[in-house]
Amino acid sequence: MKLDGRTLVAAGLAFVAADALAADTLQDVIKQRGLTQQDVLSAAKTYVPTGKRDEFITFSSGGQSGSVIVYGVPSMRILKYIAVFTPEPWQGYGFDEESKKVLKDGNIAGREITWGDTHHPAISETNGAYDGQFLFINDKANPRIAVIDLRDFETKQIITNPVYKNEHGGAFVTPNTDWVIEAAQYAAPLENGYFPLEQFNEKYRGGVTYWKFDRAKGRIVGDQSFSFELPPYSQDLSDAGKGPSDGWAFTNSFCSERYVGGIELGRPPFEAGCSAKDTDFLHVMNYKKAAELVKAGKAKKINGHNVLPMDVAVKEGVLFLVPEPKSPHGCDVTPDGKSIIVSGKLDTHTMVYSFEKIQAAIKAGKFEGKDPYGIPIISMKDALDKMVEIGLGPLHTQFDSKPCTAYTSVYVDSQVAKWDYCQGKVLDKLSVHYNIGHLMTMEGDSVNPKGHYLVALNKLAIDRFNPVGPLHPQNHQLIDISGDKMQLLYDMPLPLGEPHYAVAIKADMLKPGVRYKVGTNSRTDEKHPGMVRAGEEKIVRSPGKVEVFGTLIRSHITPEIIEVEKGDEVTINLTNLERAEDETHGFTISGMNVHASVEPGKTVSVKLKADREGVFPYYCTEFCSALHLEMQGYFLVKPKGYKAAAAAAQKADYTQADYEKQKKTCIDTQAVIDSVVGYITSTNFKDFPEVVAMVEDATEQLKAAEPYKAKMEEAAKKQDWQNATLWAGQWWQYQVKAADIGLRAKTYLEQNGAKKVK
Ligand code: CUK
Ligand code: CUA
Repeated sequence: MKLDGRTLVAAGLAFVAADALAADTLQDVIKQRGLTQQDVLSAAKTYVPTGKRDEFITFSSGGQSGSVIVYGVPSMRILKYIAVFTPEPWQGYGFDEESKKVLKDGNIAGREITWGDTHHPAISETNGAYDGQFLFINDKANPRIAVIDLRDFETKQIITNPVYKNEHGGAFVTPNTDWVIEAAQYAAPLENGYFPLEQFNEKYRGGVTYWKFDRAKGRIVGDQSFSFELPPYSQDLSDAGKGPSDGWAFTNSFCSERYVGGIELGRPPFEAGCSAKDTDFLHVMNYKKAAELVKAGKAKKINGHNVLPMDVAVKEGVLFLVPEPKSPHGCDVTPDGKSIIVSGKLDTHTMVYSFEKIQAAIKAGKFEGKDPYGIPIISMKDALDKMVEIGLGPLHTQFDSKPCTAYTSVYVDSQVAKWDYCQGKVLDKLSVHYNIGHLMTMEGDSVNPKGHYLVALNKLAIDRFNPVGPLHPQNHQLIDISGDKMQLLYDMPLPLGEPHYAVAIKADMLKPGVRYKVGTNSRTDEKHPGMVRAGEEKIVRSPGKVEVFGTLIRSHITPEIIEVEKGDEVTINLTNLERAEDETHGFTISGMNVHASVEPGKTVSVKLKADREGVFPYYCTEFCSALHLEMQGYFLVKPKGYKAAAAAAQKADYTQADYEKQKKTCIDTQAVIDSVVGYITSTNFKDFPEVVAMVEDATEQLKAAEPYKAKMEEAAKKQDWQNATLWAGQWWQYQVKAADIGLRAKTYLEQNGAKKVK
């Protein structure tokens, strides 16, 4: 290369730039990166130092991904995707038999549905406060609700709604999680069958379902659940009453015009016909009394499901309507349970309804009339406490720890409005980027919101991030709400779907486990019939069927060879025998579309038909140990009736020197283990449950090593150097596991201030 002046100057600049990047004072960094004081403050407020944890955990709907996204606040670091309605390979969800069964319960009319449109997650509550035990989420596209157990963050149940064709206003829980609310959206006949749109008013219906939740079992009980039959107004969002309004629930609606569209027939389109009137209806339901009516046999069965007919609900006084502003979209009960806040999407107002006033009107029998289905209508004037001008396109509302303080998302204005619902005045506004849908404060829909942060769930990101093609990520913006003025802190791209709603809980309320009881089917929480312990592994054959009962432990799959005949139905059950934290093994057979994630203690099964002769390696898919690549095996599919020709066994040459070398390694490793054990037992390690668990684990590993040591000695006595060397190697593997755990325990004790006791 010819060096001219320009090249030299360029090289010089590059040198200066590189040098400058090595800045090490805060002032240097601020200058070089062009940051403002505010940027640095925001960074300091959101940065969670390495090894430290977030104060809050968010569960966000994953939108069209059919999953739930878990992230920390304030760091906005993503922690997990929980597979719910959509197969997810890493977790083996939809690739192992246990999770396939959960997904199968979400089939609709026998059709497999492998995606979902998740909208509203809800955390289980006790007395209206988040208790961190369960999470519920709905699927708008296919009327389904899922139950996730927060002990292991796994989906345990998917239940389909037998009478809806789609839904939206779920999942919302009642204050003690007795019921999970799910409201229909687009009206359709509750029966399955064809009815022409001309019969819309008579045959099409909306509804709100109250799913009975059995907390002890952690499952929804379908046959104890029921639905209100409702007019074909598009029911939208719901919320349960609390405190004084406990036992009641509220669901708003749009398109109470009952317009059926048909632009092809020369009629104005849906969006025009569905927003013609100035008001829609808030549905006010006494679900506690309705549940008693259902118990007393007042419901009828539609598709095997309890439906409380409208005329019964009206007669028994458990269903009322209140007019609400045009095309409303939020429905949020205040933490004190006294008010219900609804916003008019096509209005600039947010309405604060008084539960007390609603009750007074009901008691006095004061109604302004009835809707076409005979449901009494309480006038807006009689129900309304306040009407507050918020901005263009107000949607959802969340609450602060400060009294009377609410935040409402304003879609068209792309703003968050902070306001006082007792005084009825706006306190502050903050622009967000852009077109906010839901918003979320910490525990902001419980009886005791925690304040501090707010997340704006924005629909459009446009120019906020590096461009990645026409489909943009979604933008979750973190906002500091601790002061009088809201402050924007951080933009977080979410690239997995459109998250509609999210809920956040204090991190220390969650107590997830780190391992299962050995042999657990994690989807049923029961003992898996396919579980075996070390040494009990077996292959059971019957005509046309092969069932494998195997185990996984660093760095070994038992069995290592699975030989079947073409045409066999093969089931492989695998138990992860590990007790050590984070020792997950994965399992797949090449070309078979099976995968399992087997966390410590779990038993998982995969099923396949051996429809192709050949040789198919299998292996562990998690880099679990230094010998992870060796965690392998062969699945051999031989032709039917294949007879093996006699062949010489595989032979390798091992000498006594090989054996002595391997044995010396084992003895050296034992010395390391002994010294670690000496250290641990010299401390108050019993005061640290984490360490006690590790010591138990290490002791188990050493016990598992003993038979291999014995086999080694036996082979050495016979001067069988090959087997003596290999058994010594096996002994060593268990020693390495024990040493590894021991060293981790030692580090833990050192870092957590263990005291010397001897
Ligand atoms: S909905 Cu999407 S922004 Cu499904 Cu709760 Cu309001
Ligand atoms: Cu087990 Cu890799």
